[in-house]
Amino acid sequence: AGEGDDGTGVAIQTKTRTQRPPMYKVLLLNDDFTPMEFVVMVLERFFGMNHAQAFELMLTVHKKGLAVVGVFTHEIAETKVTQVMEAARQHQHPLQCTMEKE
Ligand code: TYC
Repeated sequence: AGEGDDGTGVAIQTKTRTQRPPMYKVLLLNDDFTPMEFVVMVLERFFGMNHAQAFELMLTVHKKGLAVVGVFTHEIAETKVTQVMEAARQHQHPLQCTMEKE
């Protein structure tokens, strides 16, 4: 494209949008029985938070009923939910973790 009759031409730039994967929110739900320390431990272990960040987010869930813990691709979000649910099951806590499309 951009060629004249003499074969010379200008380069034409076309814009192609970068593909972005759909993202999923991982939600943590409050309940009356899971110990606060357990929730803090889960947030540190599976979501890479430091103790202060984990404690603050745990308190947000405790007060508001739920909170978004992070936003990930489908596969990563699914892995996080599975890790939290499995840890809760092992310790027999009713902690619930779910994901939803952003
Ligand atoms: N509400 C719980 C308690 O008082 C603590 C808690 C926080 C439980 C966050 C779940 O996702 C949760 N022991």
